[in-house]
Amino acid sequence: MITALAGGVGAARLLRGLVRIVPPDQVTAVVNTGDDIELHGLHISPDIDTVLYTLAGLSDDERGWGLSGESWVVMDRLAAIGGDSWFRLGDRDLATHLLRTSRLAAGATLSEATAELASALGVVTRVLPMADDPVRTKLTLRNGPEVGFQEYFVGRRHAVAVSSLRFAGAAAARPAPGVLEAIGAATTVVLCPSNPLLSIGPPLAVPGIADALTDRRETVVAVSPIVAGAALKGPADRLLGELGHEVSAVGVARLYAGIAGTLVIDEADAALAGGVRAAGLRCVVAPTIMSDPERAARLARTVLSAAGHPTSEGSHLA
Ligand code: FO1
Repeated sequence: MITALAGGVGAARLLRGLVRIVPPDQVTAVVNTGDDIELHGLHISPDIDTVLYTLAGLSDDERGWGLSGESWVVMDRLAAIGGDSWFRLGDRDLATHLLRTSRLAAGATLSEATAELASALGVVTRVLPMADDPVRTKLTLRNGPEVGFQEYFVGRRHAVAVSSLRFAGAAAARPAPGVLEAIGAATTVVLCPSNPLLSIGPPLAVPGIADALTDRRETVVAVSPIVAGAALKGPADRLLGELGHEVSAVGVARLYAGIAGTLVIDEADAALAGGVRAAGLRCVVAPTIMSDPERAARLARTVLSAAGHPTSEGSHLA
């Protein structure tokens, strides 16, 4: 069994690689919900949906979020009548939010609603929200107000400097059912190449999750999302710098030193291997850019062999 802590697109790509080399039903993804937002009375869970859509083969890989073959009739009409359309919900994507919201309104937990969506999409990989209780990432802008994650990420295109970060609700949240068990029972735990502060930070702030990783640190393998001093996508590089961390794979190693035994870094950063080891982690240097599913599967194989996990060749598509 493999358990992966996951954020958005980088995580989804690694998961897509993992389920090509191990049976998909032996993989559990514990997904960040700090990016969740309530809009138009709908509960939207972007990272859960990115993972589900990618594993179902339905994602728009070019855009990096949402469904392929999307149309925007509802959003365009909403804009035309003066509605709030800064956060674009595609027509097909809206069905997901309608179903999730109605299930939550009927008393289902987010875990239950997620399992039902996974089943409807034919995803056999277990996709768990990090918590059923609401946790919301909040960023204080330099010389500005505190804003929610999506207002920072989409509303302001993450082009504003941040002075601090918090995860509202995390202290009182409990890990969703199955999360601690999945971390404890896995042969290998993977920290996906997601933003260490914005995507992996929220699950680590939910009491019990970081401790469960520390307890088995030696078989936790992380993949650096920082390659050659830059994030492949999103604001991870700027945010690390703004919040006082080194913007490199070594900075990532220092953040993960207490919870991961190994860090996989990109070939472009081979010269940083010594710095990663000095931070107390084993270091594996490998190609980490997942430009297609084959490269993602190769990275997944590297990650599992870094932890000594046996892999079988073959195509186990979710
Ligand atoms: N990202 C954007 O840049 N603009 C959007 O309008 C937008 C809408 C959106 C709707 C549903 C969804 O699941 C994701 C959406 N995203 C959008 C992406 C989202 O901000 C990211 O997936 C993250 O939360 C970061 O991983």
